[in-house]
Amino acid sequence: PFLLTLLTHPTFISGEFWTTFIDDTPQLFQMISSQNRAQKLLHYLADLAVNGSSIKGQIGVPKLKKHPDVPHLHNSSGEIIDVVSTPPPSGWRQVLLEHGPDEFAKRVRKFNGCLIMDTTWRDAHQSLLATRVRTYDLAAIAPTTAHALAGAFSLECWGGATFDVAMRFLHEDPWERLRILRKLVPNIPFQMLLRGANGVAYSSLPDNAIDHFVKQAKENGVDIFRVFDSLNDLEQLKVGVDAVKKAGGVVEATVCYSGDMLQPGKKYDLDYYLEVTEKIVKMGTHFLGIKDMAGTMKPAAAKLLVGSIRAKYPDLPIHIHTHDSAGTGVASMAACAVAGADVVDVAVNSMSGLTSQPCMNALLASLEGEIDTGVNATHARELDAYWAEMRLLYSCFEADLKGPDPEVYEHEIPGGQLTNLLFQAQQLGLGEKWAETKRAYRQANYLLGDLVKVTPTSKVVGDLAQFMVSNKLTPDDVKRLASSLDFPDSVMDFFEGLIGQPYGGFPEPLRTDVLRNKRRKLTCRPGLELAPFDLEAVREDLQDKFGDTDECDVASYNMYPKVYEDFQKIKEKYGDLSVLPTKNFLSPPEIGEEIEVTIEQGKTLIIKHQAVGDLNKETGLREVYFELNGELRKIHVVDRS
Ligand code: BTN
Ligand code: 3PY
Ligand code: ZN
Repeated sequence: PFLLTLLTHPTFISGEFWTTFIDDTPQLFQMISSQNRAQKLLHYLADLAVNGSSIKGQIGVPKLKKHPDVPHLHNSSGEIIDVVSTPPPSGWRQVLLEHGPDEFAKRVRKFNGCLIMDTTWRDAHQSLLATRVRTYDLAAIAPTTAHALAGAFSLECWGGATFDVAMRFLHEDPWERLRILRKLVPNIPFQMLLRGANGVAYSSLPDNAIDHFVKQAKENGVDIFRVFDSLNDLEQLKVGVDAVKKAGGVVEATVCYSGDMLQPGKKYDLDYYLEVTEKIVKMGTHFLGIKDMAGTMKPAAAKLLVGSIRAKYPDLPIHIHTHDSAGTGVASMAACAVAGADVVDVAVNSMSGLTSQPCMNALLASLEGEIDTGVNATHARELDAYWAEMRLLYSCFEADLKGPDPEVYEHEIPGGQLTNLLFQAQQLGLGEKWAETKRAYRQANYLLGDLVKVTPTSKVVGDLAQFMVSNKLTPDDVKRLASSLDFPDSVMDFFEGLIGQPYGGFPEPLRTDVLRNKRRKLTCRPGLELAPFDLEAVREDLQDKFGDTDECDVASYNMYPKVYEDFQKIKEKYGDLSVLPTKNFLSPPEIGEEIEVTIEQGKTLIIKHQAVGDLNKETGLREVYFELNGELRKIHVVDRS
């Protein structure tokens, strides 16, 4: 009420008073703003206390009831390293900053060994924990990571699904995450996953939006960009690659590996991969990425593929990505290292295995004495103590996969999607339908022409598979009834050509039957048909709607307009939720519990949860009582139960 009175006061509205008032009494404004922020956070906590968590995909509450301890690293004399006040050893990022992307790539190629990328901050939690790990928990371990993994090629920490999940479900700003981590890790290159002409979205954007997005990503801390296209459509890939080149980033143009190349008669065989590689090399890239989304690259295939590319392109730095779904991840990455790969992907032990990346210390041990990785195995193990606890803090997002799935060679479901589909089957009480879903996925893939499967094509195949299961359709039924079935949007988009052109063309007559007269048949890349975004107009519009707007906001809005607007509205309602410890973000405060929240440097709120009042049957409200820095606060919350 005080703020309202102030803001509507006629003298206040007149400009002169405004400036002198702020200049003369800054403390008052800071006080109002922090009171306001505290009040908003209390609203979030009160809502949690009454209604429980509303984070999508959350089952129950965290098993861990505290913030995970940050483990100590020890030097070779057994003394604790003070990771906060000692600057981390210089790493590959210093090479990059000093010499630029070309020379950086040359030096990595020259390194006598095989480096690692740690995916823990992106793909590992995307694959195991529905991408739900928050900035709060990444920032807490960042200084330790900068020391422990100082010799790593990179940390994958951004892009893929992390971008929209941060805003959509964690209610935090992905750009802020990037900036915070960047400050804490000055020595290890940061890597992101970019979906070519889709940016970090699920379908094409106008080229100028991709350029604009990548420019912000580079300026805010991304060094290396793994760029892929879900159909290995080179034209689509080039949009992302060109954007990275313009922004001055390190380009890792990537070929996606789908299926088991060793099985005879497969559509994607060694010749296919060599052909795509040749085109990528012609396009120009600092690194060649090979992305095995489903983990179907067996050690023998790894050896053959990497060996063949290495023989043909002795100077090309090669970086391999895999998932451990079938349980062969460590063996495959070791085979890659032996065959001449320059970098392979792993995750910190407790965040590795199953649908995530292979285990870091297992790979280091496998290569020990033969191939140098530049990483200290003891430090990697010490670092892991944090993630062992973290896994419990995020236990409410586990899909509970029990072991490797050798059937992955048949269904070829990418890691993250495998976890999600299993989870969905369990939630629908269709645990027994899981085998059926996997079978349908395989059938759907062949109906669609045997696609390279990764976001967004994997979603097309998954949607068709679920459609077949729920409508009890066999592949023959789908073909026979295609012109009368109501297919999922993603399937329509694919057949229209909105995801790009598949290798070998679209399956006919299925395409024609599915599209009927409802959609066109695109023959060029979809981005060519999109009018450039008016970036200035977007900025002004956001400024009008939400106040302070920068280029990162514009980029967020371009990727996900609705998600961005909803995120801003939540921020308006609850303030910046990223400051809450994860336990208090996900689970209701307990009566008597004291929560410490640092809302900015030097400003900590002590919040004590006192009581929840009775339901007022007329209003549907409950009163929730807190002590905020010793003062009683009462919050009204709608009881939605
Ligand atoms: C999404 O992210 O849109 C899907 C929401 C639900 C995904 C669930 S959360 C628990 C489980 N673990 C996963 O990795 N996925 C599922
Ligand atoms: C993504 O696009 O998010 C992926 O992880 C693809 O593998
Ligand atoms: Zn992956």
